[in-house]
Amino acid sequence: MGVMSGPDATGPVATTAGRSGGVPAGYGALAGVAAAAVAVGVAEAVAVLTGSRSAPLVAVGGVVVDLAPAPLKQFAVDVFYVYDKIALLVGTAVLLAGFAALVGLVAVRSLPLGYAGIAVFGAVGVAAALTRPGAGPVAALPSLLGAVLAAGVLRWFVTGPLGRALAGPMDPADDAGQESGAVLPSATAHPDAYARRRFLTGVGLAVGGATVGGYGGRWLSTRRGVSDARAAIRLPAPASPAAPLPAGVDPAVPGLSSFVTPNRDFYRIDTALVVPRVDPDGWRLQITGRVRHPLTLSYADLLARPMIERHITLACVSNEVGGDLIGTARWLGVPLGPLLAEAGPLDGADQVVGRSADGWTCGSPTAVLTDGRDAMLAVGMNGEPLPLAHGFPVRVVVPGLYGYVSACKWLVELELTSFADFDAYWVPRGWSARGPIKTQSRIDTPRAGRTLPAGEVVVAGVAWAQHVGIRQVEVRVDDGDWQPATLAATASTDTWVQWSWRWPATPGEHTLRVRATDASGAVQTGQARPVDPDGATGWHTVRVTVT
Ligand SMILES: Nc1nc2c(c(=O)[nH]1)N[C@H]1C(S)=C(S)[C@@H](COP(=O)(O)O)O[C@H]1N2
Ligand SMILES: [Mo]
Repeated sequence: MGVMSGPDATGPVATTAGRSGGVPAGYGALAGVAAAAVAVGVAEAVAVLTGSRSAPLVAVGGVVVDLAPAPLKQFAVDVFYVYDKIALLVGTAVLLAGFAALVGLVAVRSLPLGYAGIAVFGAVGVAAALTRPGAGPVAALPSLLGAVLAAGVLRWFVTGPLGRALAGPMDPADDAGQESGAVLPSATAHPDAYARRRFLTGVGLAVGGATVGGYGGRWLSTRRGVSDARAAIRLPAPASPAAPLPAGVDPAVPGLSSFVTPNRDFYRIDTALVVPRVDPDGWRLQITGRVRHPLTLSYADLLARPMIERHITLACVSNEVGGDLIGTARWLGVPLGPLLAEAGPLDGADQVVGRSADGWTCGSPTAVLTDGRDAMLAVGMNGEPLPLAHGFPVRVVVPGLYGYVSACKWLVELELTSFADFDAYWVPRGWSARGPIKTQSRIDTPRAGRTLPAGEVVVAGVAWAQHVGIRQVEVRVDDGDWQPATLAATASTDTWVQWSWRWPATPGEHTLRVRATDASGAVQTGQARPVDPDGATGWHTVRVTVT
């Protein structure tokens, strides 16, 4: 950044700028946008080598995500759901374009001031990239090179042949050119049509070239590499296969979600603006911290260990009552208990912190990971290697714990520590350090607001109490009695259960409610609580009209 704001860089240029100050302001703004596009495109291309998280938009967006107060983030998740990231990136890009237009506007008056503006956004990009978790000094390169090129592009548009032609009378060297005040008004009002077109074409080419070059390069290089590595993986057969799903686990009720959630429909929640691309060849898992024997495992080491395969229902703490941030998959992985036993946790190491390739952390109670449940380092999801968005190559899955305290994707480290000594990512942001999944039930059909014909209506949905199990589900119409629903076959206590109930629907407006009772006999509370700090409670309620 000092490179651009230094007096030696701006000094000689000031003279040139003074002479060509006739580029109309609007065209200057466009030149600013073109310069910014080139900066971002170049930065994207460089970030192919230095890591996608060093790209300025992603780095700045990442800082925004990490700094955003928790309620704001929850709002963004609510409003944009999975599109929140795209919204953030587009928002950052729009802000950047606005700022760039301003810089261009200023630059036609004073090029040094324009450079200063570029230096400011270059500095923001560098600072954001350097402060991302795990960033090395090379993370500064994309923004640095982008800013230098942006300065060159801006200068070229403002003082180069296209800008000179726009500025008015053909020869910029004559005396009138010095007194720009006299020449400007007419030049601004009627720039030569040909010059105008050429300038706009130049801007268009710069923006288009930067976009195609920057994102195309990234798409070709990075997207391919890790995806190809993933496609080449042959997962070993589990030493302990998943129990076959009992017949009738998935009653064919129209509108009821499927028992196993296909990977493409599985909800995705994480703080990563771009999906981390972790090459399984270079991947290492470190088991560190308060252990007798720190361990390092490669992907091959992991695949060589005996594997288990289990159906487990994963749920997000941000799931509203009735929400769909929950899904069931058949996970293949290495059991965590024996691995942790090999490392040998020391006394007081009551928390296992999972750390991902992008620096995100979560903490699970050591006692939960070693109590015999099927906590695992998952490598497979529904018969294929983990999809990139779901944590490829390795993630954690723990039955009974919300994802934010257990299910670390793109896992690179397990650190044994204590809850007293370390707060994982979401804890200082106001979420509970402990996150056992709360018993919940959901009505999938009929949907809220539907109009139905009177007669028999099948009401159906899912209920879950991971690692405890569901004993009973009941439905209530309006203020009537709770009616027992029929439970479908159960796969295990770690999965959700489908339920259905035949409702003799009578004409009128009706309210349907559902509640579950877990295997210990505890009835799901009707007290409505928000998702923060440790998961929503209350009964899912659906209003329908029967005619
Ligand atoms: N690296 C990383 N892992 C993460 C998260 C994250 O933000 N970063 N989010 C967690 C949360 S809050 C949930 S609910 C689950 C969601 O897993 P999924 O996206 O595969 O459904 O991932 C967990 N693992
Ligand atoms: Mo979550």
